[in-house]
Amino acid sequence: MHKKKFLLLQTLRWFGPEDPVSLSAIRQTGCSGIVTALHHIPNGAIWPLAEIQKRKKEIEAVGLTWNVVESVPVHEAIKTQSGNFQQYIHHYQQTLRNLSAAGIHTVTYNFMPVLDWTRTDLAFELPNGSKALRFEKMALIAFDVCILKRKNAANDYAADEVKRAENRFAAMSDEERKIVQKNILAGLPGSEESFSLEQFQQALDTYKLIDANKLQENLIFFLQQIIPVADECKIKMVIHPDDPPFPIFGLPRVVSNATQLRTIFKAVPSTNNGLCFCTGSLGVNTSNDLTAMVKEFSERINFLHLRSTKRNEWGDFYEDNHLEGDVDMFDVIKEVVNIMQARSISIPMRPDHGHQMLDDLHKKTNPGYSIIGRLKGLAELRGLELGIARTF
Ligand code: DNO
Repeated sequence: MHKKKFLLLQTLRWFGPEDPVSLSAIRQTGCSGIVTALHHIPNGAIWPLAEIQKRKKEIEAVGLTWNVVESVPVHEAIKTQSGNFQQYIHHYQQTLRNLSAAGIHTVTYNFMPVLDWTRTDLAFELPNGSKALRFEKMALIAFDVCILKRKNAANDYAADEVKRAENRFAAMSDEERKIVQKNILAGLPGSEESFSLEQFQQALDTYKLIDANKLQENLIFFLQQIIPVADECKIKMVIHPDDPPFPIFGLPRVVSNATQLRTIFKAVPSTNNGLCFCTGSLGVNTSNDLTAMVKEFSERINFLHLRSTKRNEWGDFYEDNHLEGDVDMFDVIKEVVNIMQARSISIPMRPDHGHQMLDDLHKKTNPGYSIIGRLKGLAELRGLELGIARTF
């Protein structure tokens, strides 16, 4: 008798009934799981059990399973420990209890100040005509220094970077300036906030007295309140790394590398204090050795976002094909297959993002979340995994 092999549990993200990609389309991709959230519930409010159950039924009616919540957002008051933060923590705890009562046991969240993931270009044309998401450092600095005009922003960059960004800004058309601003402030799919310039500056101001040490303390405090509830109701909390994994707009970052992750896990040791291993986010930082990180955090990785980025020497990156770019996907998946056998579990994964391509180029799609590009990524990753698993 062959020993049972544990393979990745294949999922796709779905943004709810408003998503232009339907559940039945997702079913056709061959994955069995859905990653979603109750996007209609305001950030900070308790997710009612009945609403969770209703969404779960919709998913199951199509023959799929709601495996992972992405995300239960952490209210800004919790990150800055201001105002009613203790009440928001109680709400969060109750949402976890409700999710558990509905049979959902994996929850993703992030602890990035103000903005969830950030890109400057949502339609970066690749040589083959498909479109990718891109982060261009000069465009971000140009927005910061010349559009937002954040006080002392120039101090956060090297002098030659500011010069280059000013030139970049001077060469931008009004239209391009507007697009960069919109890409940064309007909120990418899944981020629950969007800002005007004034609101954005106000949000940045709430971090005036919060450096990385303080933000880390606030994260640990949050975990000390949340993880005991997760233990009680058997929920695996998985933190999503910072995207990009370096400070932007002078805001502190505390989930960008192995040292920071070690601190978070040491402070709250339960393995329900876990990690959403996002190869695309972590892979942008050249000093992150992804395969070593999978090994080190093997007990805590309970969800995977698989995608690859291609960096250049200026700190820009774009989202490459899933098996190309700077991430060594073969090595990462080999290690993941290893730990799944050691832990005797299947870990849920989703092909993260995808290029806008083929018919999707003519459709209104959620940036990064059009179906054909993700399906291409899924198919490639699935093949890579099967090939690796055969050799075990
Ligand atoms: C982007 C996503 C992030 C992620 C959150 C997790 O595509 O990976 O928005 O969902 O940061 O809380």
